[in-house]
Amino acid sequence: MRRLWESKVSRRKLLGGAAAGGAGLPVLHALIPHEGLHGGSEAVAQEDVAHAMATHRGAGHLGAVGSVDPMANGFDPHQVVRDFDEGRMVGGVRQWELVVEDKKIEVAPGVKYEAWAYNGRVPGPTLRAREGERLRVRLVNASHHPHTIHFHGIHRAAVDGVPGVGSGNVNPGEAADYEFVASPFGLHLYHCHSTPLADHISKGLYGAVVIDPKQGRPAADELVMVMNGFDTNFDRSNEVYAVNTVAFAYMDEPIRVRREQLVRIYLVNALEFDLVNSFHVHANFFDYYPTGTRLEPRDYTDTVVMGQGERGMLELRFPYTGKYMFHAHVSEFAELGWMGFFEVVD
Ligand SMILES: [Cu+2]
Repeated sequence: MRRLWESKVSRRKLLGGAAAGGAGLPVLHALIPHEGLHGGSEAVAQEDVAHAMATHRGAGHLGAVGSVDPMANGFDPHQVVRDFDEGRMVGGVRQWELVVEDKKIEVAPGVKYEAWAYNGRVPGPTLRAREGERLRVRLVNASHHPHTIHFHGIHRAAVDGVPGVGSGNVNPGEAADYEFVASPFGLHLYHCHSTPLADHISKGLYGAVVIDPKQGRPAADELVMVMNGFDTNFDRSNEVYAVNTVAFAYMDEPIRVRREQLVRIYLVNALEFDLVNSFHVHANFFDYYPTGTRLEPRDYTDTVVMGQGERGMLELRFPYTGKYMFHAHVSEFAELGWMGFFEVVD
């Protein structure tokens, strides 16, 4: 395991140093004013990450050594995966409040990361509404930096959550409302759009939005999986990968599903610094609905590849009981935390 991790580091060095003639990428990197964003944060020692990711040698056990305490984080990937926030209906408008705060979270056993979080969790709440509803999302900035919420979907420019347009950057201690009509139906995401953008996203300010079609969808066991990663030493590449933040969370405690029941997965790629992410499930195939914006699937497959910001809906029924892996088919990500199990029971 350690060897694999070191090979990742040397690959990054190669990309940033030798391949760029020792100039290009490092210079670009220095030009991006992100250092202040991590003020006071200590980079996690590379050895600590390697240790957390080490395999239990001899036990044939893939995953992390030890576990992450969900109580300390204030959120649990095993709840996040089935947690859909429908907000509150007030005067015919569906409403939420998202509070941004600076928060230290544990992303792998012993690996603490100074995140920025919507409502204290990474990913932020999965917002859920029905196509055509009026929505209002209040952003309250309780952190130390300006932030926004930018929603993917169809809306007026004034509520696009981009600096300099409409409410623009929301400063610490301030608030702003984003009002729009839920459209189109499908699976979207929201994220902060303040600059430097990659930092505001990678520090944890993102979440999923599910817009159900007017006629609804067939009943299913629904799961939300936000694929993400963490740059624990601020070199603009990730050391830890996951779905729903905590590396290997679903290895020791698999996601339980019922045999033959329809399972619907809302899969979002919120990963920064890596161009491609993917999802692969073992021994099963799924219908794939890119962005969830059509009622008919486009593919029947066992692997889906996603660029940054891409998302899609997966539907499958497991015909057999047992434990089935799911993981990034970018093997490097899988070994650094992005893998888990479904446990199919009768
Ligand atoms: Cu931000």
